[in-house]
Amino acid sequence: MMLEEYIRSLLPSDEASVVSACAEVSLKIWEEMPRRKAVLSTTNPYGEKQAELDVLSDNLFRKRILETGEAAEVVSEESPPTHSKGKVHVAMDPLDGSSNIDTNNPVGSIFCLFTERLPCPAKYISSAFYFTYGPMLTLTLSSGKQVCRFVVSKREGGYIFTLAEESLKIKEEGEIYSFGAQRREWIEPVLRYVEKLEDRGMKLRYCGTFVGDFNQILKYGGIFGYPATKSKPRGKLRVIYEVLPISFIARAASGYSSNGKNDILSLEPSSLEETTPIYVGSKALVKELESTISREYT
Ligand code: AFP
Repeated sequence: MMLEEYIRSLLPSDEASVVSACAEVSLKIWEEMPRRKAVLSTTNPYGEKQAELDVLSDNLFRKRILETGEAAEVVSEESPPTHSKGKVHVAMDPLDGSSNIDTNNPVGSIFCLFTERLPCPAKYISSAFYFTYGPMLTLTLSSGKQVCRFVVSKREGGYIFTLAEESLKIKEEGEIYSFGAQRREWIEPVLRYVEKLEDRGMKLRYCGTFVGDFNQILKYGGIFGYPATKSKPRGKLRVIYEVLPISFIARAASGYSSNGKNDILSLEPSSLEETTPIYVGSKALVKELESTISREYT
């Protein structure tokens, strides 16, 4: 089934228009990737250097989302918020994993649609989706009940998104672990837990783009973590732009996501910039780590 037909049956029409607009832009970004590899002298609101593709993606997604007339606001990891007259509150990381562009490893674009002004609690998420620009361009989407995936292919007349999987599930146990930051920086319970996973024969796979790493957990089961570290006890990943959308999708795929103590989806972020440790994936594994951290780390 084609994207347009599927999302119109799944989502309210204003949200479907936003998804459809973003899908259109993702094709453009994919096309531009080979020739947009420069690193700029500008910085984002976090003070991080921007890649040319960060800025291009931010501009193209924002412009097209606003053109739908359905957005109340667009908040982005790369630039200050824009407000408008629609009803859909859009949070986006327009280019996740920009340091992977030049090495041709996966990068992504992440979106979360809310019904309330941001920042707001996760209970106001209505849907979430992400694009992965890897060997394939895919769109993974959830309205909270199940998770579906579309794949782009070329047909006469151009590129189209077609439904590839309708109900992705994260296995209860899994084969992969994928943890960011340096081992010597990890808090003790995380270090010991990962050693336990290695003793069980689980394999390390880490690509450095959240959506790329999450994709393999979605496929093979396991656990992704960007932990609390000694120097960054609040982790690295951004709550609104990265952590909430992926946690929302993980829950709809029967997985679980924790900050080490609580369900991520119970968080009530008070700023757009907030970061958090995150552990997401197979429910049993994340719960096991959560109880280890709760027991041993205050
Ligand atoms: P960039 O977009 O700045 O490359 O950051 C990507 C990211 O936010 C997330 O996608 C990764 O999981 C994480 O950072 C990777 O961080 P490390 O480079 O510390 O592994």
